[in-house]
Amino acid sequence: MRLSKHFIPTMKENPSEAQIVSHRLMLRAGMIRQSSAGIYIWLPTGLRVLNKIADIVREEQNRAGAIELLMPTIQPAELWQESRRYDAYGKEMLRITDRHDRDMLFGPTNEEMVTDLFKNNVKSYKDLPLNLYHIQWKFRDEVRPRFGIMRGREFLMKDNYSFDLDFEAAKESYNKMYVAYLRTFARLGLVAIPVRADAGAIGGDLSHEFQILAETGESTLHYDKAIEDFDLSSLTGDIDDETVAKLQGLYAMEEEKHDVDNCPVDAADLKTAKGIEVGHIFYFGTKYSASMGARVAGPDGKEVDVEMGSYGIGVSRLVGALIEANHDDNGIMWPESVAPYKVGLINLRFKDENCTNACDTLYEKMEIAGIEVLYDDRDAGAGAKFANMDLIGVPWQVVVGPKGLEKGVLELKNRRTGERVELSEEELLAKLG
Ligand code: 5CA
Repeated sequence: MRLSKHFIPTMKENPSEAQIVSHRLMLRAGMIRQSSAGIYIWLPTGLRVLNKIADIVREEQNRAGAIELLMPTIQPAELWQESRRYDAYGKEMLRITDRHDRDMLFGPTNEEMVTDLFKNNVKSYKDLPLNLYHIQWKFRDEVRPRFGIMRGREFLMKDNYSFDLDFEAAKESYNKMYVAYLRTFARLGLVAIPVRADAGAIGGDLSHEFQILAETGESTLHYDKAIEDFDLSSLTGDIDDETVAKLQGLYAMEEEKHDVDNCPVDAADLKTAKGIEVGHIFYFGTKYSASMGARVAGPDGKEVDVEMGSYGIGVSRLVGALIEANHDDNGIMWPESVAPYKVGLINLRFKDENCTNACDTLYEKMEIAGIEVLYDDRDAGAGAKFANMDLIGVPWQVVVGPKGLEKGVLELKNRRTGERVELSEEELLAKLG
């Protein structure tokens, strides 16, 4: 894409409303704009990153056997009255009345809707296990929306729901998701510590939060440093049951639940750090199936309440968390897997015909080769172009200037390491293709 024809409204100055680096950089790099408190417009590059994260999440869900569907954002109040969460959810729920005076709401999560769907369509244990997911916008009227999309009111979540006949099978579904989450975060290049958690408003017995370590995190974690031996950011291969059991057996708690005096880990082996919650999984048994009447016939013909779990990933929050983990003073440093573009092509001399021709040709070749390239073809100075490309954070920058062209080389800069190499056009295309 040519920058001159794109819509990437970058800003030189730091916006005063942004308190944390990811919020600042998302605004400055032209990824988002606020529409109202906690509600954002996703601009083109922000949307590209959001979609790439969603694709990785989707691939790992599919791999784990979950099936994608799409439930609506707007839900009828009756479902929530059935589960008795309609009043309990309080002011965080955005309640809507339609023209027929029916009570509706903008979904903060989908346990009720999916339980109702299950109840009306699945009758036998033979159809289990079943695990359904969607990637859909949620609304929670947070008291204090803050840190940009990190704690928004409208946000994108991947949420799924598992249905099993008994506890053993439900635990297996839970662990499958636990593994899918480890793999998902590893593919995003993130260290996400699984922390034992309270089930909170979702309810239930067994729950883990996945926390990205970052100084700006809202929670404080205490964890056994042995967790780091698992090298969580590269745990992408098959993760066997033994690894899962070992990892789940290690101590990791949020501040509120951490008891210093009775902690099973020696102080010397305990680490304390701030975390951002990017995922949360719950096993809650028959909490919703019992209240909403979701039953299946078991092998003996007797009806039982189905065992359920729910699993959430903050897809839009991950955009912020990724920036918290990948930036420097000049801007964002996207991991290749989620970068809005792989390559930034910089024409140093717009007015030099040779340079512009060379750039135009290279741009076309990259497009044909399927390399995602952002071409800064604007009539602007070199300094401004470098600063802008650093800010946007594409992993590779290709710099085309008159001196290099005379020598028959192009400069390739690695955004993360700053390393620069000179390559022929052929070498460059081979490397980036
Ligand atoms: N029903 C369950 C699992 S599907 C559920 O709603 N879990 S949750 O409340 O923990 O949310 C799942 C994930 O969504 C969180 O881990 C977090 O990453 C993200 N999330 C929650 N609230 C917000 C928010 N206000 N802004 C951005 N992301 C959020």
